[in-house]
Amino acid sequence: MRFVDEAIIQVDAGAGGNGCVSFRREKFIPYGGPDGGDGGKGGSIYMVADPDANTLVDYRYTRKFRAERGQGGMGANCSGKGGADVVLKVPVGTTIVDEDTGEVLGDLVESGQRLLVAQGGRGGLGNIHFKSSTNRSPRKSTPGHEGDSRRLKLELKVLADVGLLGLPNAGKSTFIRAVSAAKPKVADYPFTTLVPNLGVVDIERHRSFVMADIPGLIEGASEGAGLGIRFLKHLARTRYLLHLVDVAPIDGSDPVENVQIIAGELKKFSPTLATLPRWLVLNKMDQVLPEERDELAAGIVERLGWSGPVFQTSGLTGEGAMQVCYRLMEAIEEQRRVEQEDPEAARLEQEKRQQLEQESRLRIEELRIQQRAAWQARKDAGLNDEDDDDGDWDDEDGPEIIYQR
Ligand SMILES: Nc1nc2c(ncn2[C@@H]2O[C@H](COP(=O)(O)OP(=O)(O)OP(=O)(O)O)[C@@H](O)[C@H]2O)c(=O)[nH]1
Ligand SMILES: [Mg+2]
Repeated sequence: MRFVDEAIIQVDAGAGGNGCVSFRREKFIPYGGPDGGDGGKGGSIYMVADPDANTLVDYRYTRKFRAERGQGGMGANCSGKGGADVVLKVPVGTTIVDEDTGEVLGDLVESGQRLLVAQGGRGGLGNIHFKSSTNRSPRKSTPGHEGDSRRLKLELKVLADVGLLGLPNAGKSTFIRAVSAAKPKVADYPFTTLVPNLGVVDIERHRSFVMADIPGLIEGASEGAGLGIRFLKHLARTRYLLHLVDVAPIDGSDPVENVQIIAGELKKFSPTLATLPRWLVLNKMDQVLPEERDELAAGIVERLGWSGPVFQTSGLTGEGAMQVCYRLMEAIEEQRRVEQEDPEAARLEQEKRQQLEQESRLRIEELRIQQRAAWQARKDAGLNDEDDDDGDWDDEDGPEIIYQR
């Protein structure tokens, strides 16, 4: 299945039904008064977080949603029936933004959470409401009100406590396989992982956290190289970043430089994301002789001027991997505790997340505009391949951001 984490949809709530003009007509009652009922209310549109949904792919196919209008009022003072509501299911972790104003309407982060995104119109009034001492046979009624119409942007971000970060082939997927039941594909070529994978790391009963394996980053990713940086937004909700680096890369590159490349890309994507606690994981240590490991690690740490936590691991043999997770669990629990006890800390954390989401949204939008311009330029020069028109590219809107090559 395609993993889609963005979609733009149109929602139109139903209009209210019109009020009715009608008069009582009964045998032996020649001038029956007004009895036109009110129109029913229009159907509203809601979004609800569904734990069984994993992607927004359905919203790539169907993009317009309309709720029923209310029925018109009827004689004998009967109100029209209300239009049925529409409930759209989205994955847990979906943010709903008004595409035209940029306003965040809501964040559906809990299973079952519901958000009204388009209110149905009120029904019009029947002529029964317009009766007065001076006008006993009003011919007036009001039409139903329009329902809300909106363009919505749906953004899915995975909910994870810890995000794995690193160059392609650093061993991220192997690592998550070692510590959780997640089984993303592992291979010795870059960009094996194309979509985020989540794994639950169980420390013991009732103590666990969620880890996200995201596609590898390369130099220039913030300008769109490789798979770009768009999936970095999935790190926006994580609390810790594990920065994996291959200590003995077969291409002979320098692990220190490799760490710096990622740090640079992270910063270009979002300065706030770059301030999240990032732990250095010197991975593939099985490639280094045991007696040489500490020295190698110390050298890397020194050259980087690294002052945060550092670990030596091998995702392949599993060595050291769970130790990282125990420390992560403690740190996450400590952070949760602080936020529970100190409202000010919780507020600051919340603010930081909002800032982060804002930065990532702007950055992705910027990149999208650049890509669209580049695509247009290629098109004008007649350089686009036939296939450029589908898949990654949207007919009307230029390129879409999706996880597929
Ligand atoms: N020796 C050794 N090889 C490893 C280790 N971890 C991963 N590898 C190998 O390195 C290659 C890449 O591993 P992946 O886990 O797919 O790397 P990745 O970071 O997920 O790569 P992308 O998904 O492409 O970004 C595979 O051939 C793995 O078998 C390790 O700890 N030691
Ligand atoms: Mg991978």
